[in-house]
Amino acid sequence: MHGLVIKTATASYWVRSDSGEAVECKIKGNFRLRGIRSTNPVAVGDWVTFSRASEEGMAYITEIDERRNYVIRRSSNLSKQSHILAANIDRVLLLVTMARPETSTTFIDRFLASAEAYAVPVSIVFNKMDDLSESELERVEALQQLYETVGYACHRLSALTGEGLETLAEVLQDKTTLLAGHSGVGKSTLLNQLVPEAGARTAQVSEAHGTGMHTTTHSELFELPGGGALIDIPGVKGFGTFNLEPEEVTHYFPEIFRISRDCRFDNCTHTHEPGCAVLQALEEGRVALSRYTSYLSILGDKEEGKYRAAY
Ligand SMILES: Nc1nc2c(ncn2[C@@H]2O[C@H](COP(=O)(O)OP(=O)(O)OP(=O)(O)O)[C@@H](O)[C@H]2O)c(=O)[nH]1
Ligand SMILES: [Mg+2]
Ligand SMILES: [Zn+2]
Repeated sequence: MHGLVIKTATASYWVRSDSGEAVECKIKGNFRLRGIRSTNPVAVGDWVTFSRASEEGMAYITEIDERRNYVIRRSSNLSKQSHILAANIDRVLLLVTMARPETSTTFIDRFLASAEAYAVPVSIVFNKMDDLSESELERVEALQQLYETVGYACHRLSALTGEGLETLAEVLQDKTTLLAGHSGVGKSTLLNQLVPEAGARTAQVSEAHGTGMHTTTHSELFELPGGGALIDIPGVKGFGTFNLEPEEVTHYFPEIFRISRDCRFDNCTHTHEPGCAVLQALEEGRVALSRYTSYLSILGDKEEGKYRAAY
């Protein structure tokens, strides 16, 4: 049988078969995906083949169709393993909040760079617009301008009040969209607004720390009433190390890449080289310092080879 993985838990995978029924499946211990060392060999959004030995017996996934794309997070340890957040998606909505919880530009940029590496389009959603101080609103304005200039679509939203939902709904129409962002930014709240039957659990962020409570523990795909699907996942913590060559890192920062064509040296790392167009642009304010700092943080991963918990 063939179907779409719509939910994953620690050792179970729910597959919606082509006939529409959801079947709980397992995978055999020796199941390995060629080429990717991930902690989860099968992810929500995967198309799979599965079979059952007998009518009552457990169903097992035997094969995964080739993925169109996927979004991956490096695991938070040194084992070089990764966690696939979802497969075969059209777009990621990266939910970002200025406070309660705070999303850093380093986290945003590391997420964006990773998505660029896997050729998955990302839109940035500034959520909790109803709950902003004046200075936080100014920060949204500055960040929105920054990321739109780089080339990312940005939206403002209050998932709680529904303000901004309509324009977002157009983006989601007939597409498979992954909701990503730190714990507590409002992913499940947005899901519940768009798919009321989802009844996803939400929880207030910690008063003491302003951080999310890791409320969503499973990844799950929900059909949108008007066509398309949303994937709700547990909050994304930091991104572990990227093991990329400096030239490669440049590719995943679109504005730095564009400017780097004018660097004197083809293999310029934009750190110290004479005739570096990126350093020149940084000085003139044509590249944002926060973006350049994030670029350096990814370059630094290679040397340090360690997990950066703060991101
Ligand atoms: N004021 C305000 N609160 C919001 C908004 N969106 C979500 N919240 C609140 O933020 C808290 C966290 O929301 P969730 O939807 O559980 O967050 P999540 O991103 O799913 O978190 P995890 O499942 O832990 O990853 C809840 O108390 C929500 O009511 C918003 O637009 N405005
Ligand atoms: Mg949630
Ligand atoms: Zn350069």
